[in-house]
Amino acid sequence: GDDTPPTSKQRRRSPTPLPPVHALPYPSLSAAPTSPPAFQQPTQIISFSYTPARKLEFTNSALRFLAALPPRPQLSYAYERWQRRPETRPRIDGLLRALSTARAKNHPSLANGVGAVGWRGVLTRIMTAPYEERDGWDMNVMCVDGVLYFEEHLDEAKLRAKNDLAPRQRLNTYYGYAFESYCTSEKPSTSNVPCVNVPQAPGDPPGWGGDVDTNVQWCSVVRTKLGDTRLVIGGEVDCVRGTYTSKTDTFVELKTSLVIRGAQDEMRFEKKLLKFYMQSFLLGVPEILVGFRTPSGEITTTQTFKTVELPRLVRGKAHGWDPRRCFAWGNELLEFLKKNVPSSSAVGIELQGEDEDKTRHPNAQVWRLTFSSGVGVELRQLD
Ligand code: 0WD
Ligand code: CA
Repeated sequence: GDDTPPTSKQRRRSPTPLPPVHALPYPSLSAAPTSPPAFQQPTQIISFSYTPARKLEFTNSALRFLAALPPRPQLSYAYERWQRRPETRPRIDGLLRALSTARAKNHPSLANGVGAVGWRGVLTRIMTAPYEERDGWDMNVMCVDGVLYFEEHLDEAKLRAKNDLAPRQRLNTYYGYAFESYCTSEKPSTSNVPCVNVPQAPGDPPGWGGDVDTNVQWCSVVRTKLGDTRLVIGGEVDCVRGTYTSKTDTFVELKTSLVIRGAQDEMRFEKKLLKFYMQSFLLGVPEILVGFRTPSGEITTTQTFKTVELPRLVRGKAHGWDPRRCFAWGNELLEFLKKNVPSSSAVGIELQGEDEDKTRHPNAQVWRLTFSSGVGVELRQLD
């Protein structure tokens, strides 16, 4: 139960943070953006798939292709058949396996070394922090042989909250996945114009692309560079337009959002666009397809956005955002971590596995980076 005192094993699993040793204040939004660091165009180094059994394989079996939407699709379809992936602590293992596989193949773009490694979702959180008005976050950071590794840390309460979503919230989450089903197909589109899916099972509505299984994901790993830091970023890609070229230029991100009914809704949507923008930009995804839905899950309209054009859409507005501030902040944070997280040697550190005690090698120093909106970040070494 929740009230039983932790056993020594559990205590080892949740090390107590020591007092902060370093801090970086929240960036001021009133100052004009200083000269922003360059962000290099991401290039793919490897891709992989998670199977329905959540097995990672270096194939494109989970890759999906953009399909045309049928008129007014209903997103609540097949909710009861959703194969849900249980919420566990998001670990970096899969990304590390992909990176070592790319290294073993002597991937040329890794020759210049790597400065930092993390999932795209983690880097999105870091980069959008200057505009985050509410949610804080915690990251685990390690520096091994001069490379920074990031993992989001969810405490017990956050993990429980993710598993115990209110029914309404869970349904809204499902709407997003159902939209992906309607918008994607197992097969590439042979012509330039995507086709509407042909239903495979009796009872399926027009355009349904198959029941939702959130274990299945196709991930792309890219390398890029922010300022002086070379980055390796992995993330899920919803589908590609046309055929697959091993490049990011046909990647498509799919989103659902409530229909906009007034100025207030529009403002909220334009604020949300920063997350859409950053998430897609970091992985080199050039196109974002948004399906606007009613509260009861019917898509009424769609709109396609070019990722690089989003900043101009909100520039100068009171609730607007400027990605240059985000990159300046991200760069500052990376430099702060390079300076303050000492590098340890990889010798003797075993890969994390089922047995979490393996992570407790004396060489493996884990640091906790804690962000609070309006305050900034604090960095401390874990006990
Ligand atoms: O809590 C976890 N176990 C998480 C695991 C949270 C976030 C990510 N991950 C894993 C993902 O499964 C994936 O293997 O990390 C890998 C890369 O993810 P990412 O691309 O860095 O993740 P992010 O950018 O946060 O999310 C991308 C998509 C989401 O799309 P939307 O349009 O909603 O942003 O990944 C999906 C979701 O479709 N996704 C999830 N699907 C099932 N369960 C989850 C989740 N917990 N989190 C994100
Ligand atoms: Ca998506």
